[in-house]
Amino acid sequence: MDVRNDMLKRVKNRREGYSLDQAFYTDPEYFRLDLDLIWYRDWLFVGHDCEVARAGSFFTVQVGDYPVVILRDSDGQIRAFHNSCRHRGSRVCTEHRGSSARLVCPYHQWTYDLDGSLLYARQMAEDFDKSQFSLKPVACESVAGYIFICLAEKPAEFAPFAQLMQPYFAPHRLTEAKVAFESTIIEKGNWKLVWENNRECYHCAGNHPELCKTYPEAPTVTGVAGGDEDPDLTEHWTRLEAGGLPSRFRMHESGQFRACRTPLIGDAVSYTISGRPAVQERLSAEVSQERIGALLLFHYPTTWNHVLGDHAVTFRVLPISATETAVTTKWLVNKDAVEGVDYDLDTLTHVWMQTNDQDRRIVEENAFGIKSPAYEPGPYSELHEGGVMQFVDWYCRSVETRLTEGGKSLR
Ligand code: 3BY
Ligand code: FES
Ligand code: FE
Repeated sequence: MDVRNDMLKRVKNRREGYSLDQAFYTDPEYFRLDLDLIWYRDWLFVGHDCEVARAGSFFTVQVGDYPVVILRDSDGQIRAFHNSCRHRGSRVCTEHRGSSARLVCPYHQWTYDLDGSLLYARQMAEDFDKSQFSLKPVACESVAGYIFICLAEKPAEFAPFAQLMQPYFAPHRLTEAKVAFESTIIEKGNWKLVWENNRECYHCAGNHPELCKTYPEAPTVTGVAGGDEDPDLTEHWTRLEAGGLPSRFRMHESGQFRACRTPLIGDAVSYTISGRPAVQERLSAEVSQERIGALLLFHYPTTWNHVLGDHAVTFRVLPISATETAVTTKWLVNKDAVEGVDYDLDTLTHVWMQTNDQDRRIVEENAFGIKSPAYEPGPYSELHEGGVMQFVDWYCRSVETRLTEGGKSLR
């Protein structure tokens, strides 16, 4: 049967509150459809403004079959382009990151300006019209230090996300921060397993001894029920909002993103074993309140985040294949904080390096078991896995809508 119909049938007939059929986690054809229906359609978090601090700074990213370069142009604007030369298609930027006044293709040195226009093409015909061969732009937006791209021809509105997250994040001044450390791990599991694992803390007590010293495992914190019934949360929100920090749980009606502040356990203020700050300098001079806990944000399908008083930890998910996912973690600190003086890198990164490795093993074991012919979808815990159900519902709703809205080529 046609794989689109097959996926549509499975999404329609799925048992709600249960994990998905095996094909969603293992089948390369389903993975192609995930790329077409989700990854080539939705806004994707790629990196931070502070990673392209100066004109000519760039970084590259690979989304499915699309290589993309993100840079800051001479006017200070952040832009994204398809990283495919308009001559014969070579990748123009071959490094993960760098800085360059112009983009020079390594193949025959066609040379592009930072606004994507073709400046030089050696020894082409006299009537060659350079203006027809600019790098192709990719939709690119940034909000409160987060850069997003969208590969769709007609991107969905970015404003609803910017409006929701900006008031929560702007005070933390991530635009002015610096990346103290970055780690990328490849998890041998489908991208949806990475998300399902992230969206619950049912597994935390048994797997994350370091994180559990400071991050509360209460389902009201990681879940999406809103937390209004949890007095720890509501007191935290009331105190912080009285001091001007938006904190209450907010989720967009689409279910694609939510922001919320959570208190940490006891007196903890940071994700360290002791709970004490990992960085002496506050992340933002604008946030002077004590014990702000963690600002949590997710935006499907690429990012979850924790912003603390002394640093931020940001995560980026990118799919590699049906059974491999890249997870990039960045630790952001005040740009004036000095390694070895204001912070010790190992103390800063220890808890999440351990947690990520623990989550990688969890995801890989999950993927292993799902490959068994004996696997069948199993029930989520209503108490602990409401967030997982919400993610799976968002995914199923997205693919069902996009599979049924006509046309063979949906892009
Ligand atoms: O990383 C997260 O956001 C979630 C919550 C804590 C650990 N993990 C379950
Ligand atoms: Fe880029 Fe030839 S492919 S210059
Ligand atoms: Fe985990």
